[in-house]
Amino acid sequence: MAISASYHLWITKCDIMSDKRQRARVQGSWAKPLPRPSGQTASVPNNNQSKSVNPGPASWGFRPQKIPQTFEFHQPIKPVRDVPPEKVIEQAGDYEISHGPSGISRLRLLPGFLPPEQADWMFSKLLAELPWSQKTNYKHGESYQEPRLTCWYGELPYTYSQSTMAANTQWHPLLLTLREAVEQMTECSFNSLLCNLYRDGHDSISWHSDNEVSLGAKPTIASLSLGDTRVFSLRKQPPPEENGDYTYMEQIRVPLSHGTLLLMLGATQDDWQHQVAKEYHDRGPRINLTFRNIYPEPEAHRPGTKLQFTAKRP
Ligand SMILES: O=C(O)CCC(=O)C(=O)O
Repeated sequence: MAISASYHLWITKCDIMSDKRQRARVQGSWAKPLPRPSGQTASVPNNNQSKSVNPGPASWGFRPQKIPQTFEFHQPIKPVRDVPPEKVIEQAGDYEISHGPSGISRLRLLPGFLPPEQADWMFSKLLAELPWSQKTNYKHGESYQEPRLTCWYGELPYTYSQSTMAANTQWHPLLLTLREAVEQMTECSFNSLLCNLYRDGHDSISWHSDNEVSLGAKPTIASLSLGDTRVFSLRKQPPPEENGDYTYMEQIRVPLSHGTLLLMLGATQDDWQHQVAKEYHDRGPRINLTFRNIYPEPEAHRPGTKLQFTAKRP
């Protein structure tokens, strides 16, 4: 009985130690065994039982009589750090999501930018008529297929993840109409468009920032969503002392529904990453149009270089 209680405590301790976040909260050590009340003897195996049939944990070097019986909790040495709760943005409006280190990062959300009936026929037309294809990217010299389909419009090529989308000036007429509508609303102009097609919930785009040198400093990106709703997530870039660990960084989720326009402004590409994660329940197809500006890259510059280090998209 004494053995199994101690063993249970030992397992519990291992479970706790395996969780990095809890490790900061629970710090303690095994205490010395409690003194045995006088008259009580250590549990001795019954001599009638065979010693060899089940030698018990002692045969693994696990000596029950040396296992302490209690666990002492000490004050945590490191201060407890809370993981910030994820914020949700779903109402129309302008949001300052952070100040510094590179400036103010802002989002503007406009659900219903396109009325549903218009969004319906535009979605069907773009799904059927755009030249969708699956891009091959490279990471550490290995090639992989992007988990979504894309197409590119702009006078200049666009390079990311060590693979280039060729310049394409053959804008679909509907895309020109949409670009004009987005430009009117945002009072910005855009010379390029990256179209993403998520065929179902398994298609995704992983954590990245749109911060290639060719996009210029502090790019404004206008993202128009059509089709099924998907969650667009943002996470704050960690400061250098976090060594690339995002555990304690702020996160925001923005559900992007049919006809919604989202603007990313200011320092958002410097100080935040974004993604559309895979989902494990049914999702219909979704098209995302990201209007942006592309500039010629400096001579002798390697295309696709990031302004600062961030995780690459797949
Ligand atoms: O599909 C989306 O909403 C995001 C697309 C995106 O992150 C990108 O094109 O860089």
